[in-house]
Amino acid sequence: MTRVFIGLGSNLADPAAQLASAVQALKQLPGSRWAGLSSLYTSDSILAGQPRYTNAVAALDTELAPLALLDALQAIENAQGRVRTERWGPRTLDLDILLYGDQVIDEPRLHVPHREMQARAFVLYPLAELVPEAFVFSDGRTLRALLQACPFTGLERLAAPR
Ligand code: ROI
Repeated sequence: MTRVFIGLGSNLADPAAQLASAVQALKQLPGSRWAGLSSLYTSDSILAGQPRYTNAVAALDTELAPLALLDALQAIENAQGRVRTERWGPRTLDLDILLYGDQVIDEPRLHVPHREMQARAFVLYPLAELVPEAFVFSDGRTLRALLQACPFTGLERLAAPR
């Protein structure tokens, strides 16, 4: 089993409900054991002119290989009505593999650790609820250092984990 962290995001069609149903789907992934969910956070989109996002981070232990996990996550996104039009467009559900154990993965379909996560408050603060601040990323930086470089400003914490 490998501990993985998955970023959840939605800015369409009742985002909190989208995240809740994604959590139900993640709990049923084959070869995997649910390991917990952060609080939910809302924030303005990094891109102007989009609805606000709701984000969270989930932890799973899984036997699925990275690309098999990616396929399973994309199936959940599609089942929840994700339509891929423009890159970075608004979406009913986005599921990103943030970390897959301590592996560094560089494939056309999958980059782990997730490329943008290290500068995104809406990923780092929920992740910090699930791993200690002493956590070291594959490039040697600690979660604590990334949090210090990435202010909480603009994030609103919604709900404690259930
Ligand atoms: N902005 C926020 N706040 N949360 C997201 O999940 C998110 N996802 C995106 C872009 C459009 C970059 N902005 C976001 O893909």
